Amino acid sequence: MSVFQRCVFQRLLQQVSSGARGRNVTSGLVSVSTQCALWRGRATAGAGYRNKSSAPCVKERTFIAVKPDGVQRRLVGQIIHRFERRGFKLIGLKLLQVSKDLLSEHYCQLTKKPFYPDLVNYMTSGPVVAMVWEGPDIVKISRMMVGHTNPAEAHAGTIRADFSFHVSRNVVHASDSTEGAQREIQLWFDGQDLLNWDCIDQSVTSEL
Ligand code: DAT
Ligand code: MG
Repeated sequence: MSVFQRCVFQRLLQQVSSGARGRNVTSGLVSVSTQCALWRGRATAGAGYRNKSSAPCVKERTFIAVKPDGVQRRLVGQIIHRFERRGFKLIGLKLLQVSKDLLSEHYCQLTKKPFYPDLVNYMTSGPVVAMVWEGPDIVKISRMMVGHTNPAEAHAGTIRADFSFHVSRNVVHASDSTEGAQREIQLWFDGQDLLNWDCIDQSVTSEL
């Protein structure tokens, strides 16, 4: 029996043993059977995100990091909350002091830019929270959630617009392509540190 099924049956047992017979048990049974139906739908849909009205959604992962200014300003919780409330799934998370070597690989396309030395100083000035998140179209959606590189150009409601005003302190990183995400995830995480797990609300957040 899966964890989800155990939860459903435990809830049902609690309702019966608390004397909630009659109307409460009936409503409990309705909600349990609805949850079971959702669960069955999810199980038959397989591991991916299946959308009946269009092609199956591609299960994507991306790399998100709260930069040192975000950690220092205690914004980690608020940034994680944005990805959680959007419905994305957290797959990996760690707090680390970034080395210059890791950073030069991460920003390999920027090493010749005039701002690169300042970028290295900033990114190594304190801890970074590195994360991997999963969900349909997450690379594109997370870039929209994060906003323009320069917070002065970012739309209100994006993380960078809401929490910063200068390009050199823009709080958060998000991979800019699926290829970039794959490269960055491999660079920052060992495969064994990423957890595959079933989100019980998957059938609610993506159409099966
Ligand atoms: P993004 O982080 O939006 O993917 P990017 O990859 O072009 O943007 O640049 C990486 C980081 O480098 C960016 O988040 C902040 C810094 N940066 C970019 N352009 C800059 C500039 N003109 N001056 C100072 N820092 C800059
Ligand atoms: Mg970039």
